[in-house]
Amino acid sequence: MRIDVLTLFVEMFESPLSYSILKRAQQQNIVKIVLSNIRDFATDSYHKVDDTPYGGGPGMVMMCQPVFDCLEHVRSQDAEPGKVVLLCPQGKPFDQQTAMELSREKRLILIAGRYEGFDERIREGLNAETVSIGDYVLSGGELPAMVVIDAVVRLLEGALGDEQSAQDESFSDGLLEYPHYTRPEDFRGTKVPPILLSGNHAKIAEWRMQQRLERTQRQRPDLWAKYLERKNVKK
Ligand code: 9D3
Repeated sequence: MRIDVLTLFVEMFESPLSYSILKRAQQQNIVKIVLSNIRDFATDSYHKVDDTPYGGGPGMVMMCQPVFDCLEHVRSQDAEPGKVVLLCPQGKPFDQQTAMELSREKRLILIAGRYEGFDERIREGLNAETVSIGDYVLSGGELPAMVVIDAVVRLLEGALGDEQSAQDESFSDGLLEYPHYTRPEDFRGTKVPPILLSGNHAKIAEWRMQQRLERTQRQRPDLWAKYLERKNVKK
Protein backbone atom coordinates (compact mmCIF):
# COMPACT_ATOMS: atom_id res chain seq x y z
CA MET A 1 0.00 0.00 0.00
CA ARG A 2 1.02 3.61 -0.61
CA ILE A 3 -0.21 6.26 1.84
CA ASP A 4 0.20 9.94 0.99
CA VAL A 5 -0.30 12.49 3.74
CA LEU A 6 -1.02 16.10 2.82
CA THR A 7 -0.35 18.33 5.83
CA LEU A 8 0.99 21.69 6.99
CA PHE A 9 3.11 19.93 9.66
CA VAL A 10 5.17 17.17 8.04
CA GLU A 11 7.52 17.01 11.04
CA MET A 12 4.67 16.00 13.41
CA PHE A 13 4.45 12.66 11.58
CA GLU A 14 8.11 11.72 11.55
CA SER A 15 8.51 10.36 15.07
CA PRO A 16 5.28 8.29 15.26
CA LEU A 17 6.12 6.71 11.90
CA SER A 18 9.62 5.69 12.99
CA TYR A 19 8.82 3.19 15.76
CA SER A 20 7.80 -0.42 16.07
CA ILE A 21 5.19 -1.77 13.66
CA LEU A 22 4.97 1.35 11.47
CA LYS A 23 8.75 1.52 11.17
CA ARG A 24 9.10 -2.16 10.27
CA ALA A 25 6.18 -2.10 7.81
CA GLN A 26 7.96 0.66 5.88
CA GLN A 27 11.36 -1.07 6.00
CA GLN A 28 9.76 -4.27 4.67
CA ASN A 29 7.98 -2.36 1.86
CA ILE A 30 4.56 -3.39 3.18
CA VAL A 31 3.65 0.30 3.10
CA LYS A 32 5.22 3.38 1.55
CA ILE A 33 4.27 6.57 3.39
CA VAL A 34 4.90 9.86 1.57
CA LEU A 35 4.53 13.17 3.45
CA SER A 36 3.82 16.35 1.48
CA ASN A 37 3.65 19.90 2.77
CA ILE A 38 0.56 21.72 1.46
CA ARG A 39 2.34 25.03 2.05
CA ASP A 40 4.89 24.15 -0.67
CA PHE A 41 2.01 24.61 -3.14
CA ALA A 42 1.01 28.11 -2.03
CA THR A 43 1.52 30.60 -4.86
CA ASP A 44 1.84 33.98 -3.12
CA SER A 45 4.98 35.39 -1.53
CA TYR A 46 3.61 34.79 2.02
CA HIS A 47 2.88 31.10 1.23
CA LYS A 48 -0.72 31.62 2.29
CA VAL A 49 -2.89 28.48 2.61
CA ASP A 50 -5.89 29.89 4.53
CA ASP A 51 -8.30 32.78 4.12
CA THR A 52 -11.29 34.39 5.86
CA PRO A 53 -14.69 32.66 5.60
CA TYR A 54 -17.29 33.93 3.11
CA GLY A 55 -20.37 34.96 5.10
CA GLY A 56 -18.27 35.99 8.05
CA GLY A 57 -17.58 34.23 11.33
CA PRO A 58 -14.54 33.30 13.36
CA GLY A 59 -11.33 31.66 12.23
CA MET A 60 -9.80 30.87 8.87
CA VAL A 61 -10.62 28.35 6.16
CA MET A 62 -8.16 26.12 4.24
CA MET A 63 -8.02 27.37 0.63
CA CYS A 64 -8.79 25.09 -2.32
CA GLN A 65 -5.84 25.92 -4.57
CA PRO A 66 -2.86 24.73 -2.44
CA VAL A 67 -4.70 21.49 -1.51
CA PHE A 68 -5.75 20.72 -5.11
CA ASP A 69 -2.26 21.47 -6.45
CA CYS A 70 -0.61 19.34 -3.74
CA LEU A 71 -2.99 16.46 -4.47
CA GLU A 72 -2.42 16.67 -8.24
CA HIS A 73 1.34 16.64 -7.61
CA VAL A 74 1.27 13.43 -5.51
CA ARG A 75 -1.30 11.79 -7.83
CA SER A 76 1.17 12.15 -10.72
CA GLN A 77 3.73 10.07 -8.80
CA ASP A 78 1.75 6.81 -9.00
CA ALA A 79 -0.65 5.20 -11.50
CA GLU A 80 -3.09 4.29 -8.71
CA PRO A 81 -5.38 7.33 -8.10
CA GLY A 82 -6.02 6.41 -4.45
CA LYS A 83 -8.94 6.93 -2.08
CA VAL A 84 -8.97 10.44 -0.64
CA VAL A 85 -9.70 10.70 3.10
CA LEU A 86 -10.28 14.12 4.63
CA LEU A 87 -9.80 14.28 8.43
CA CYS A 88 -12.42 16.61 9.90
CA PRO A 89 -14.56 16.84 13.06
CA GLN A 90 -17.77 16.47 11.00
CA GLY A 91 -16.59 13.22 9.40
CA LYS A 92 -17.85 9.67 9.74
CA PRO A 93 -16.70 8.17 13.07
CA PHE A 94 -13.59 6.02 12.52
CA ASP A 95 -13.82 2.45 13.81
CA GLN A 96 -12.25 -0.98 13.27
CA GLN A 97 -14.67 -1.69 10.41
CA THR A 98 -13.50 1.46 8.57
CA ALA A 99 -9.87 0.53 9.24
CA MET A 100 -10.46 -2.89 7.65
CA GLU A 101 -12.13 -1.34 4.61
CA LEU A 102 -9.32 1.18 4.13
CA SER A 103 -6.69 -1.58 4.52
CA ARG A 104 -8.03 -3.19 1.31
CA GLU A 105 -7.15 -0.10 -0.78
CA LYS A 106 -3.96 0.02 -2.88
CA ARG A 107 -3.44 3.69 -2.12
CA LEU A 108 -4.78 6.15 0.46
CA ILE A 109 -4.41 9.93 0.34
CA LEU A 110 -5.00 11.47 3.78
CA ILE A 111 -5.52 15.22 4.09
CA ALA A 112 -5.01 16.76 7.54
CA GLY A 113 -6.29 20.28 8.07
CA ARG A 114 -5.75 23.18 10.44
CA TYR A 115 -7.89 26.28 11.14
CA GLU A 116 -11.73 26.15 11.27
CA GLY A 117 -11.99 23.70 8.40
CA PHE A 118 -11.64 23.05 4.67
CA ASP A 119 -13.35 25.00 1.91
CA GLU A 120 -16.30 22.66 1.15
CA ARG A 121 -15.20 22.43 -2.51
CA ILE A 122 -12.16 20.41 -1.38
CA ARG A 123 -14.37 17.56 -0.13
CA GLU A 124 -16.69 17.78 -3.14
CA GLY A 125 -14.05 18.28 -5.82
CA LEU A 126 -11.76 15.50 -4.58
CA ASN A 127 -14.70 13.14 -3.94
CA ALA A 128 -13.25 12.61 -0.47
CA GLU A 129 -14.47 10.41 2.36
CA THR A 130 -14.56 12.36 5.62
CA VAL A 131 -13.36 10.77 8.84
CA SER A 132 -13.44 11.89 12.49
CA ILE A 133 -11.75 9.92 15.29
CA GLY A 134 -14.28 10.86 17.98
CA ASP A 135 -16.31 13.54 19.68
CA TYR A 136 -13.62 15.72 21.23
CA VAL A 137 -11.91 18.84 19.93
CA LEU A 138 -8.32 18.53 18.70
CA SER A 139 -6.07 21.23 17.24
CA GLY A 140 -5.91 19.76 13.75
CA GLY A 141 -6.17 16.65 11.60
CA GLU A 142 -2.57 15.44 12.07
CA LEU A 143 -3.07 13.21 15.13
CA PRO A 144 -6.27 11.75 13.59
CA ALA A 145 -4.33 10.99 10.37
CA MET A 146 -1.69 9.16 12.44
CA VAL A 147 -4.42 7.20 14.23
CA VAL A 148 -5.84 6.11 10.86
CA ILE A 149 -2.37 5.15 9.56
CA ASP A 150 -1.60 3.09 12.67
CA ALA A 151 -4.95 1.25 12.64
CA VAL A 152 -4.75 0.52 8.89
CA VAL A 153 -1.09 -0.46 8.56
CA ARG A 154 -1.22 -3.07 11.35
CA LEU A 155 -3.95 -4.83 9.33
CA LEU A 156 -1.73 -5.18 6.25
CA GLU A 157 -0.44 -8.66 5.45
CA GLY A 158 2.90 -9.23 7.20
CA ALA A 159 2.86 -6.02 9.27
CA LEU A 160 2.55 -7.72 12.66
CA GLY A 161 5.18 -10.43 12.39
CA ASP A 162 4.91 -12.58 15.49
CA GLU A 163 4.23 -9.63 17.80
CA GLN A 164 0.47 -10.16 17.85
CA SER A 165 -2.35 -11.66 15.87
CA ALA A 166 -4.22 -9.24 13.59
CA GLN A 167 -7.43 -10.99 14.60
CA ASP A 168 -7.84 -8.81 17.68
CA GLU A 169 -10.00 -10.44 20.35
CA SER A 170 -11.48 -7.11 21.30
CA PHE A 171 -13.91 -5.93 18.57
CA SER A 172 -13.89 -9.22 16.63
CA ASP A 173 -16.87 -10.62 18.55
CA GLY A 174 -17.98 -7.27 20.00
CA LEU A 175 -16.75 -7.93 23.55
CA LEU A 176 -13.89 -6.28 25.45
CA GLU A 177 -10.80 -8.32 26.30
CA TYR A 178 -10.27 -10.25 29.52
CA PRO A 179 -7.75 -8.89 32.09
CA HIS A 180 -4.08 -9.85 31.71
CA TYR A 181 -1.52 -10.73 34.38
CA THR A 182 2.19 -11.57 34.38
CA ARG A 183 4.85 -12.16 37.06
CA PRO A 184 5.08 -11.69 39.99
CA GLU A 185 2.18 -13.65 41.52
CA ASP A 186 2.01 -11.09 44.33
CA PHE A 187 2.74 -7.44 43.53
CA ARG A 188 2.74 -5.31 46.70
CA GLY A 189 0.04 -7.48 48.21
CA THR A 190 -2.22 -7.73 45.15
CA LYS A 191 -2.39 -11.31 43.92
CA VAL A 192 -3.01 -12.80 40.50
CA PRO A 193 -6.45 -14.54 40.41
CA PRO A 194 -5.68 -18.12 41.56
CA ILE A 195 -7.64 -19.69 38.67
CA LEU A 196 -4.90 -18.45 36.25
CA LEU A 197 -2.27 -20.47 38.18
CA SER A 198 -4.43 -23.62 38.34
CA GLY A 199 -3.44 -25.14 35.02
CA ASN A 200 -7.12 -25.93 34.35
CA HIS A 201 -7.48 -24.54 30.84
CA ALA A 202 -11.22 -25.12 30.56
CA LYS A 203 -11.84 -23.25 33.83
CA ILE A 204 -9.47 -20.45 32.75
CA ALA A 205 -11.33 -20.01 29.45
CA GLU A 206 -14.64 -19.91 31.30
CA TRP A 207 -13.33 -17.30 33.79
CA ARG A 208 -11.94 -15.15 30.99
CA MET A 209 -15.24 -15.18 29.10
CA GLN A 210 -17.10 -14.25 32.29
CA GLN A 211 -14.69 -11.32 32.80
CA ARG A 212 -15.25 -10.18 29.21
CA LEU A 213 -19.02 -10.22 29.66
CA GLU A 214 -18.89 -8.34 33.00
CA ARG A 215 -16.46 -5.71 31.73
CA THR A 216 -18.38 -5.06 28.55
CA GLN A 217 -21.65 -4.71 30.48
CA ARG A 218 -20.03 -2.32 32.99
CA GLN A 219 -17.74 -0.20 30.76
CA ARG A 220 -19.45 -0.25 27.37
CA PRO A 221 -23.25 -0.36 27.50
CA ASP A 222 -23.22 0.49 23.76
CA LEU A 223 -21.22 -2.64 22.86
CA TRP A 224 -23.23 -4.72 25.35
CA ALA A 225 -26.55 -3.77 23.70
CA LYS A 226 -25.18 -4.71 20.26
CA TYR A 227 -23.80 -7.99 21.61
CA LEU A 228 -27.18 -9.01 23.08
CA GLU A 229 -28.94 -7.99 19.88
CA ARG A 230 -26.61 -10.07 17.69
CA LYS A 231 -26.90 -13.07 20.02
CA ASN A 232 -30.70 -12.92 19.93
CA VAL A 233 -30.87 -12.53 16.15
CA LYS A 234 -28.60 -15.53 15.59
CA LYS A 235 -30.74 -17.81 17.78
C1 9D3 B 1 -16.06 25.18 17.14
C2 9D3 B 1 -16.23 24.39 15.92
N1 9D3 B 1 -15.20 23.36 15.75
C3 9D3 B 1 -15.74 22.26 14.92
C4 9D3 B 1 -16.19 21.11 15.74
C5 9D3 B 1 -14.02 23.95 15.12
C6 9D3 B 1 -12.90 23.03 14.91
C7 9D3 B 1 -12.35 22.29 15.95
C8 9D3 B 1 -11.25 21.47 15.74
C9 9D3 B 1 -12.33 22.91 13.66
C10 9D3 B 1 -11.24 22.10 13.45
C11 9D3 B 1 -10.70 21.38 14.49
C12 9D3 B 1 -9.51 20.54 14.28
N2 9D3 B 1 -9.84 19.10 14.34
C13 9D3 B 1 -9.65 18.29 13.31
O1 9D3 B 1 -9.16 18.73 12.28
C14 9D3 B 1 -10.06 16.91 13.42
C15 9D3 B 1 -10.66 16.18 14.50
C16 9D3 B 1 -11.06 16.55 15.83
O2 9D3 B 1 -10.90 17.69 16.29
N3 9D3 B 1 -11.62 15.59 16.61
C17 9D3 B 1 -11.82 14.32 16.19
N4 9D3 B 1 -11.49 13.93 14.97
C18 9D3 B 1 -10.91 14.87 14.14
S1 9D3 B 1 -10.44 14.57 12.57
C19 9D3 B 1 -9.90 16.09 12.33
